[in-house]
Amino acid sequence: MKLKNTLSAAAIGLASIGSHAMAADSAEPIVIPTHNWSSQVVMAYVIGGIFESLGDTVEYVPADSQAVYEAIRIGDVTISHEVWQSTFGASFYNAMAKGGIIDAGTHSAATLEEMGVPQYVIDDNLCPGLPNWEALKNCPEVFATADSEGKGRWLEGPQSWHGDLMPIRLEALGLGDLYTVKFAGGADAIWAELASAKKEGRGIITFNWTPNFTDAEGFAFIEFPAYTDGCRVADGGDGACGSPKGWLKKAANYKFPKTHPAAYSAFSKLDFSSTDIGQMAALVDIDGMSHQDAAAKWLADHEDVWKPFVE
Ligand code: TMO
Repeated sequence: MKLKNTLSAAAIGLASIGSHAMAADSAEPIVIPTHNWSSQVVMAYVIGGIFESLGDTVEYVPADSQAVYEAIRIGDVTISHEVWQSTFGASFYNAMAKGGIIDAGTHSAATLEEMGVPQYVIDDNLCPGLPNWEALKNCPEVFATADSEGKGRWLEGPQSWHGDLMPIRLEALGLGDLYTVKFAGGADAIWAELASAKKEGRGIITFNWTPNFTDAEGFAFIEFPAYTDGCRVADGGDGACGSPKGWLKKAANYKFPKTHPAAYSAFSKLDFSSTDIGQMAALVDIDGMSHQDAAAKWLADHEDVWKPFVE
C-alpha cells in the first residue's frame, strides 16, 4: 500500500515535470483565416492539417485580407500565413506598430504582385516593346474591351487587395488618357478573362502574382519604374513606380507562442517555396479540386516538405 502510494506520487511528479518541460498546446482552437485567392485557402487547410497532426484543434474563418491584421492583433484570429509585401505590408506593419501581432518569419518564395500580359502577347508581338511599360503608350487599342470607353483596360484584382494603387499609378505614369482600370469581382474573373483572351489570341492586361499556377504556362509582368521605399502615394511618393520584388511573411498573435508552443514552433519553421505555392494553387485553379481536397492531397504527396516543420 505504502509502496503503491509512493510509486503513484512519483509517477504524478514525473508526469508534471514532463508536462512542464514540453508545455502542452492549449485545447483552444487555433483560428486560421481564409481569403479570396487559391493558394492562401489551400495553405490554410495545409497548415490546419499540420496543426491537427500535433493534436491541436483548428477553426477556419473567412476574413478580409486587409482587416485580418487588426483581427490578429486583438486575438480574434491567430495567424496569417501569406502576408504579401505589396498588397498587405502596410496593414501588417500598421497593426504591428499598435502592438499584439508578431512577425513569425519569411517564406523562401520571393513574390511579385504586378500588372502583366500572358506570354503569347509578347511572343506574338501584339504590343512591340513590352514588357517595358513605355510600350503601353503606343498600343492602348490592343487592350480595349467593350466596357473600356475606347481606352485600354487594366483588369485589376478585387479592390480589397490593392485599393486605388493602380488607378493612381496610371495617372502618375501619364497613362490616364490611354488606359482605364476595371476591378475584377474575384480571382476567378481574372482567370476566366485570361482564358477567353487566349482562345481569341487577343491582347489582355491583368493583375497577377507569383508564385501562382500561371507561372507554369508563362506570364510576363510589365516592367515599370523600379519600386523604392516611399515611392507610393500612400507612403509619401508620387506613385510612378511598379510593385516591389517582395517578401512573403507569416504573422501571429503575440500570445500564440505561449498558448500553443508546439504549433507555434512548427509555424515558425514553416517555409514554402514558389514550387510549393504554385502547386497548391494549381490543384484548385487547373485541376479543379476543392480547397480541402487539394490540401489533403498536397499533404499526402509532400511529407518530405512539411514533416521537418514538426520535428
Ligand atoms: C494577395 N495576392 C496574392 C492576391 O496578390
